[in-house]
Amino acid sequence: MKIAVEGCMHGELDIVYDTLRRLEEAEGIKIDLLLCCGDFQAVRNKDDLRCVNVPLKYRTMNSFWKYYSGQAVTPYPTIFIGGNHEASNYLWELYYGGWAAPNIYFLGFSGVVKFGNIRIGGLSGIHKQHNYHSGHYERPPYNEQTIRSVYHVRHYDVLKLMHVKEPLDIFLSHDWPLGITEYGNWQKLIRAKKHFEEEVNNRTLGSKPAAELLNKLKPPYWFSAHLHCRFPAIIQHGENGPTTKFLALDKCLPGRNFLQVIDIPSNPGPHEIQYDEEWLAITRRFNSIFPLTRRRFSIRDEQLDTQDDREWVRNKLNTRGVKPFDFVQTAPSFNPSNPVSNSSITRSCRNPQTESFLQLLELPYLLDSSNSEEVDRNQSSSQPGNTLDDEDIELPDEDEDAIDE
Ligand SMILES: [Mn+2]
Repeated sequence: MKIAVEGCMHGELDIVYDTLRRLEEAEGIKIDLLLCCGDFQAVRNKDDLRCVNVPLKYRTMNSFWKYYSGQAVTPYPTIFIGGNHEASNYLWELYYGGWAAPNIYFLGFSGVVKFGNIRIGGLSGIHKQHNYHSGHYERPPYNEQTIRSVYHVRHYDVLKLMHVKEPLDIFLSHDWPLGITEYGNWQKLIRAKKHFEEEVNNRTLGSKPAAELLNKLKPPYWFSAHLHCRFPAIIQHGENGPTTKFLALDKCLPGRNFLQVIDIPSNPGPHEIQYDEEWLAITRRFNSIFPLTRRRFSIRDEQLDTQDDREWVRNKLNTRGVKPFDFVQTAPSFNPSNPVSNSSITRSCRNPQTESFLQLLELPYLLDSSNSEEVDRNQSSSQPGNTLDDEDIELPDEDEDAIDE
């Protein structure tokens, strides 16, 4: 199975799919799947664009809406995680994962799916310690603060992934696992990217929860993006333990290292994206403690037993099958002949995919809960660490020289 992996998409689906088509022709290969490591920008219309935290000059529609509306057809099954530039209102509708467009699957705030016999896990967002222990209290429309905090990784979602016991083949995180630079040519990295030097030397570059997950899950492959450069590394887990091949990829620009194709042994195809039994059991077990306010989330015993849920889910899937619920449009798509506006309100919407998924697992719908949340929101504005956060702002392109390779 040939899997193409891409760094930050930034809504440039046309360019990435064209590049892959040309690669297929030039190399005489067939791509089975595309994975994208965040900053996907699944922007359907102008309302979604207002929910993306991005400098004004980058606030453009790009090409996702064409695939959403059906005007363009996705040539490969595509799986993505979220980064720090997303239509967060839309991703929140699909918190548990789902089709963002036909054949384009969002893995969820955290998630695991199967593609053939390949098991793919991922964590959306970027890590900021000051929001790590909060619940998911952000709801659209977002303010200056929540438009940023909405994509900050939460302990709850990491804890779910820490409960995955069966081996994963591939893991995706938007920011790099903390300390990963030690396992690759960091000297070369800081020659090309001088502004990383201090963080590399202080061992502060990257995400601590991603590093914890890397040590726990030990997948053969781990892909990241965010820092807009290519960086390979090999992690040896213990003396005779397994190894992880890590690769960070650049963003999609001409002449940049934004794509990598890997070949993984697999069952003969055709393959399709499927629900993962263990992950659904974890989701079912954890939904009763889903933290939805700004209050600090903690549970007494961090190990939850998912065995009963596992059997319950297995029975369900045996009856229903493992195919995800079908894609449903929930908002009008951008209309280039009337580009000024679509509707005027950006509220969260109950996505039928999410509703069906929760019905399958016999779980309540919680994503529009607003209990006591206003109080929490008001309190939050006076707390430190919630002011504009320069680390969220992308590095200007002129600073970025492609690594010569
Ligand atoms: Mn990013």
